[in-house]
Amino acid sequence: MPANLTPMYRKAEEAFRQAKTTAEKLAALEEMYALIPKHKGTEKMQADIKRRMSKLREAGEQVKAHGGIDLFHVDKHGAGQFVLLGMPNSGKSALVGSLTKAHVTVAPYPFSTHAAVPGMMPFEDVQIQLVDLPPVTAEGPVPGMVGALKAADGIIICIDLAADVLEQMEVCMGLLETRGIVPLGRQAPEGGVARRMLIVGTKADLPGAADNFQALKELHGGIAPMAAVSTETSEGLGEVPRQCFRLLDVIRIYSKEPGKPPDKEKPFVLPRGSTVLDLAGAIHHDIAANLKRARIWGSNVYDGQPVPREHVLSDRDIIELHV
Ligand SMILES: Nc1nc2c(ncn2[C@@H]2O[C@H](COP(=O)(O)OP(=O)(O)OP(=O)(O)O)[C@@H](O)[C@H]2O)c(=O)[nH]1
Ligand SMILES: [Mg+2]
Repeated sequence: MPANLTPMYRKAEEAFRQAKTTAEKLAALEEMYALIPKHKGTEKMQADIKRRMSKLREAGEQVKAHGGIDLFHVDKHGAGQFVLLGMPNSGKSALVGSLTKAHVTVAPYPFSTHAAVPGMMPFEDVQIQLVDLPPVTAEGPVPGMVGALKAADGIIICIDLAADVLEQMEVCMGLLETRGIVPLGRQAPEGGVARRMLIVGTKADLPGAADNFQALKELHGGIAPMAAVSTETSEGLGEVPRQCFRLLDVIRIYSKEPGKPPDKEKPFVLPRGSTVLDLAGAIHHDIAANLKRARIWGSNVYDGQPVPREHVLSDRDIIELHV
């Protein structure tokens, strides 16, 4: 029986030949496996692709056992970093492309993203970093990808509302669980981490999406907050930065020089519970070391009230530091 390979499959095969790193090779093989016509004539080829995939995964595991390499590492910027986790074609890149200025690859075929692509997402007067990642499948993640999930401040789990939402949740949560990554507030296993999580149902404009979102909420609502969005109609998109900001649990502080108006352009972003001294330290360690007095404008204080260095700050406080 002829194999009847499609041009898209041939393209994936070519990508495999060009691939230099293990991650690139694996991504190309996964694409080949996804695209190969599934019939008797290709059974041998399918088995061969699977064999090559597991060999590469083993190599990846070995690398990890020897200290691990974080192939998709992105330096953090802004108020916090959220990475995107989802199955092929779930709309991760479209989401990052809609919320940031990043040049992402959005494509109607699976496995279109091969590298980590960062972008900055504005929320009010702060910037939150999003990182687009390659997909995860039932076979597992691309080697070297788990480090990026663990290193991030938060994870956005992308679920295509026009596909099997429960299968997607199973694959995504299964991956997180086996790598010891649990939602913040739960006890992480030894060697694991607790991370902020947001579940984003994508393609809310497509038929059946509303019902699928409802099912998702009923079954998995307890894990993390959820939002339904569409990059086609922009429905619900504003929820993503709002929820990410809320999850980060940070405060914005504006600094002010004596006799001058505050710098309202670029707030200092600090963890909730931070004090006047923490702010001084974030500006410069010399300021923290020599801090004499501070005055505050904000909630629950009178304008210009003197406060001690231990004073706990609130979101949007204005602080004047005297050294
Ligand atoms: N109707 C509709 N289509 C969408 C939406 N978001 C993404 N798509 C389409 O879904 C397909 C996949 O989108 P991508 O953003 O490339 O998906 P991905 O999760 O990054 O895919 P991989 O990188 O392969 O894992 C593309 O054809 C998009 O145009 C949406 O909100 N509505
Ligand atoms: Mg993508």
